[in-house]
Amino acid sequence: LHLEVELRQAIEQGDFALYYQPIVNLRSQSLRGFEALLRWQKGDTLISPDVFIPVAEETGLIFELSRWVLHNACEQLQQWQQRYPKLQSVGFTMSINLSANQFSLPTLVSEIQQTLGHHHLAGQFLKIEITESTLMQHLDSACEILAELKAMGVRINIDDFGTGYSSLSYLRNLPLDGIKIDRSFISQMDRSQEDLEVVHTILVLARNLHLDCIAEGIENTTQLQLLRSLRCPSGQGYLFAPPLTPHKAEVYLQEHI
Ligand code: G
Ligand code: G
Ligand code: MN
Ligand code: NA
Repeated sequence: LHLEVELRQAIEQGDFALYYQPIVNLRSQSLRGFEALLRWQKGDTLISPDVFIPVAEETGLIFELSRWVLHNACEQLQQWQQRYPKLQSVGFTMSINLSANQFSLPTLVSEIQQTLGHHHLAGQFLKIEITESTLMQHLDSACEILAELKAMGVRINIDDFGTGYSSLSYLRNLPLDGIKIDRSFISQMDRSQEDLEVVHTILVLARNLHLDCIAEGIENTTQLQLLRSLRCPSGQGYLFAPPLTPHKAEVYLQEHI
């Protein structure tokens, strides 16, 4: 309850920030986009969404918070597109995370459309990340929502792939753009033959279904070399950069496009 009160206050005071983590083309090492990751700046400490997203979901505060995330990520992308026109020609994207109960919000698609329009952004530059479990929980509405987003050009990625319920039929039935291999598989792939095989299998599956694939949580060059040899198109992780403040993200952007 205490956290709920504090969270409500933080929303009113605007004590939130978006951090940006690079998503890298593993073949060329060029920057493909950023994932926007939410942080609560509580005094001197940064609080992870793992702590407050569940509370925000229980209390319904998630809707306001998510609106803020969408608006800010789009505003930041618009600003960077204006400063660095090359971002549009190389198809640089901004990814945001959607939580499960945003899918039950009837205005989700129109809110995304309005926010894109407000910032003069084409849909193709926005990526939505949803987890497998969100998708399975809301399979009926998800189908329609994803189709509407797809029609706007917005890309859809499955986050934490491999950790949820493994119904593979949705991979070919839903209008998905790509999958993100959960970092629990990447973290051991340089030591565990089983995890290496899982990653290999996911990559073959993605390739055969013409899906993009991003490996999460790459922390060392052994993992990077293994992923490159398996022809994994993209990756993300501390080896490249942690989630960065907007200023540091812009410096990274200048150096990597
Ligand atoms: O770095 P990290 O602590 O940011 O993220 C922890 C978890 O919080 C991840 O599962 C991530 O997907 C989730 N997360 C980060 N930012 C957001 C956000 O803006 N909205 C939602 N719903 N989840 C987020
Ligand atoms: O669940 P999702 O993939 O949206 O959230 C990404 C989470 O992974 C964030 O908490 C982010 O800070 C974290 N993360 C990003 N790169 C790495 C990494 O290389 N190692 C670890 N351990 N965590 C990472
Ligand atoms: Mn994510
Ligand atoms: Na993940």
